[in-house]
Amino acid sequence: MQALAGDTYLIDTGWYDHPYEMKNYLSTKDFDYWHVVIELNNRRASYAFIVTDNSGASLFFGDQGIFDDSHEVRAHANNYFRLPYFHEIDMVRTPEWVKSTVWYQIFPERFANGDKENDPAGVLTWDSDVHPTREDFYGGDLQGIIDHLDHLVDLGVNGLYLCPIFKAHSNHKYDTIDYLEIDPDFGDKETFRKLVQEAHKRGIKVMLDAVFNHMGDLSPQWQDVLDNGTNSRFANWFHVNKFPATYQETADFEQATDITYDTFAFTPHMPKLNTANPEVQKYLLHVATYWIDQFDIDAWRLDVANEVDHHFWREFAAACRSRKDDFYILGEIWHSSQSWLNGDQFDAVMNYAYTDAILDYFVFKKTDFSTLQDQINSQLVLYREPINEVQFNVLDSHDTPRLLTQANNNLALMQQTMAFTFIQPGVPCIYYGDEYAMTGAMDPDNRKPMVWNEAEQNTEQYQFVKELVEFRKAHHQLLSSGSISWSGDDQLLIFEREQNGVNITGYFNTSGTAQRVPAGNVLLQGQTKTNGTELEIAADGFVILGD
Ligand code: ARE
Ligand code: CA
Repeated sequence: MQALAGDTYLIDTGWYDHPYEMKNYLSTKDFDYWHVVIELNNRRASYAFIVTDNSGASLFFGDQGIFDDSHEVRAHANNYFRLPYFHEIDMVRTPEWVKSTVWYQIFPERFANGDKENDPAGVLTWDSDVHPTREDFYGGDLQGIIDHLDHLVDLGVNGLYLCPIFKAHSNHKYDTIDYLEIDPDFGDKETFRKLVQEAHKRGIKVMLDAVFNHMGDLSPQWQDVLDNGTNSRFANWFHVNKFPATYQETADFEQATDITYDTFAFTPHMPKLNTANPEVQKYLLHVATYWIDQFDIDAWRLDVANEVDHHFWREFAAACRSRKDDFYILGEIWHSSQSWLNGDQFDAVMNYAYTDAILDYFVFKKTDFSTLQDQINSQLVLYREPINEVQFNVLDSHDTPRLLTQANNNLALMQQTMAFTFIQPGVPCIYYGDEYAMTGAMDPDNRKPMVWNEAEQNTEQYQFVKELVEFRKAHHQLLSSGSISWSGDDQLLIFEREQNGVNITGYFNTSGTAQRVPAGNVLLQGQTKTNGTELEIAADGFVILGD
């Protein structure tokens, strides 16, 4: 609602006619956003807005436009916005358990090698100081994850997001050969069953990566298309624009030209699936429900989610939620995602559009305080509160340089940026190894083997991340869904959360020199010292105070 200046009232013209006072709750550079909660004593409502400016003149804003306010205008039922009948089933609900989750993302090939028997040919020595190439294998597997679940427990994380684990050719497994088999480099179904059971025993939910936008070109379905062309029973499983399906190689394995079929990006090795084909829908919906029914997974992360049709995603969401009504569906979308987040498709997206604003301000120093506030608030007003409460806040991943590398190896700045992210609405995700301050440039350098050699582990960062996770979980209700208020400036940014009279206030020093704030109940801090009455925050430091 683009309110004008002055107070704004919502009039309920149902069975009684009394105004509700609306409150300004978020502002962007161009608009103030107003908010009111109303109790309905039936399932219908018609409403309009009376906007009164500072001179006392009032305007009526309703379904037919903006008019000078008058009894005649108010008396005309067609002038009102309608909620004709409110159906529970239309209500946007998101899984409650996600709000108390701190996620941990694992790239399975590089987390831990728990079983040398399944190591692929040519596996390299496990070394976290290397710069892996796109083709390298280090032998990471599911047993290695099972062996280190207690590391996740110690860190405090309670949601595990695994990059793809199904049979595929590459080390990243986004080029699926068989969605119904565990990749032999990673283990087998019994090992995966044990992983989920052991994770659940430890209160850790499990999210897998569904790569439904495309298959790998070594899949039997695509191979059949290459062998039989238009006679293949899978000819219509893909988007082949001209048979035969061919391409021109370039020096780069991932980049081809003159590809006669649609693919992910420009790689000929990932032919795009035709998800409008009922056979493909049936096949993928079986995959989606198989891993829920047989292995009890709790969530799917959807790869290249914005390039798959909405019709399929509605079918997919209904199928998953028919198995578990609190199943979490997370789309990988790097931009604003309104048309996927109306409750009938995804619960959330990987919130790069939100966290890019955080990185631009804190890490890259590209924006100022008012721009950060504008960008964050602009994202928040796009979605209903239940969506904002479970958005997936990633500062880095297997698709971006690592956070410490983006912060130019400034650990204090990494911690300040993580702390700011952890007091946002939505739930945070830690990319494996960030708890030990691992570095890594853009893919594939951001996928180094996990640092298990204690001599190389940054234990100060580990202790910080452990406290950060504990803090987030202790206050997850307020931090996931409490109100927001901004104050301060480019020197000292103040970000406040409030719910039911409880306040959490973060002070973030982005001035480059020490800043002082009144001492208080310190919940979490980075680079501060106190003299009893004041807290001194060093450059790139922060402090989060509770009531
Ligand atoms: C390979 C090379 C890369 C090269 C890429 C594209 O390693 O250097 O850039 O090819 O030609 C998987 C592997 C990648 C591999 C890729 C292709 O993990 O290592 O990359 O397959 O073989 C966009 C998409 C987003 C996608 C990213 C990578 O929107 O969906 O690009 N992310 C998913 C997965 C990836 C996975 C795939 C898709 C393919 O998370 O890991 O890659 O299944 C901007 C844009 C985004 C863009 C983003 C990153 O923000 O707005 O749209 O994401 O940059 O490039
Ligand atoms: Ca192995």
